[in-house]
Amino acid sequence: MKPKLADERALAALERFEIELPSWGFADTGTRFGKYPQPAAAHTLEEKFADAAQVHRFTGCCPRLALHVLWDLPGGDARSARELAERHGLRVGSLHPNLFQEPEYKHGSLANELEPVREKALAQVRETIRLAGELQCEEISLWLADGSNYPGTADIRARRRRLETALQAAHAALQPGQRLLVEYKPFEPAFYHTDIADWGMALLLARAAGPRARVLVDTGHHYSGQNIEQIVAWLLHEDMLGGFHFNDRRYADDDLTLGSIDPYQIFRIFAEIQAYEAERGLAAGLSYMIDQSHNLKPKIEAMLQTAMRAQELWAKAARVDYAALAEHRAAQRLIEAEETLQTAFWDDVRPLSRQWREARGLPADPLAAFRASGYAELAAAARKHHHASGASYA
Ligand code: PSV
Ligand code: MN
Repeated sequence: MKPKLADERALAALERFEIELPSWGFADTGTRFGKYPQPAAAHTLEEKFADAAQVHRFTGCCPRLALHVLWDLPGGDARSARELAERHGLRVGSLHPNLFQEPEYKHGSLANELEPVREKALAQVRETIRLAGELQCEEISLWLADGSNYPGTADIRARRRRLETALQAAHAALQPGQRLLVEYKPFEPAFYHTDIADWGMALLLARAAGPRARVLVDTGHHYSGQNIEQIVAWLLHEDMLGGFHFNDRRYADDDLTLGSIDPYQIFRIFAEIQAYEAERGLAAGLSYMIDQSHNLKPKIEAMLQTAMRAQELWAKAARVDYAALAEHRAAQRLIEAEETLQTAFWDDVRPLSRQWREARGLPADPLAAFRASGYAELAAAARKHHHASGASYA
């Protein structure tokens, strides 16, 4: 493809690319060894919306904020969340019930052996669906920490049956226009077996749940060396891919900045999606979300960096000549096929991203503009009182 044509495709791709921010990415977090409070971290829902709005203001591609019901809407108050979103020029994105933090969920939530615990978990999912309706968000995203730590302690098949029943009940409660996303993760917090451990299990459960359930791929939820883009390709083929939680990892679910360890991995995922979209002439209808909590980097800057990296990798994937790629593959021209993919990966799209931003009245360099704005210093000064009273997780 001529470079000019490739650039036009990349600009069009940037125009349609949006990535959702996680409310928990602006709050103080830590590792299991300790928590590292930051002076500018958000403690209230209002502060989370305000911080997320900064990311959108400077990048233009993050108009939605994902919420975790237990952390963000503990009293079930959808109205104030809606008002906050409006005030900050954002929308509420996907809604996550929290089925892993309360002591009752020690042995799982929807797959738990005890009926009252399962009932409580399902009630929380139904409440999330109700809140999603009030907040006009279309996605309820389920991640379960369910599993066990020791062989012999759990009836794996019975737990699977219970999960299926619960997901069917959750699906039946969906309101018009809503979708249910089922996320998988191989381990942690469970260290022997996890009830939804991989994409195949998530796919089977989503299928059993009902027609509006899809699989959510969190890039950090795979073993090292796993071919994530193949999983993406298969889920697309099955029409069962719903969306992503993006982050990068080196060892496990490390929550590192997207593209910081392996940008080629994210590019390959985007290339699978864009090849599929080019083939069908239709968008795949996927939700892109960031699922990162930064303990060491300043939180807003880390999110700006993430959004920019996502845009760049998405733009690079749009510059692949998919028609040429298809011809090379059909004729088994391996070198040419690989070069077609790699050239698009190596070409620098940063000037193009700057051009796109300037054309939309956004700063060419979001990080520099954010720093110059003095927002982080002001936030740190205004949020001092939280530190006096002790930081909370979300
Ligand atoms: C679990 O590791 C996860 O990826 C799920 O998406 C949760 O909702 C999120 O992280 C925050 O704990
Ligand atoms: Mn996730």
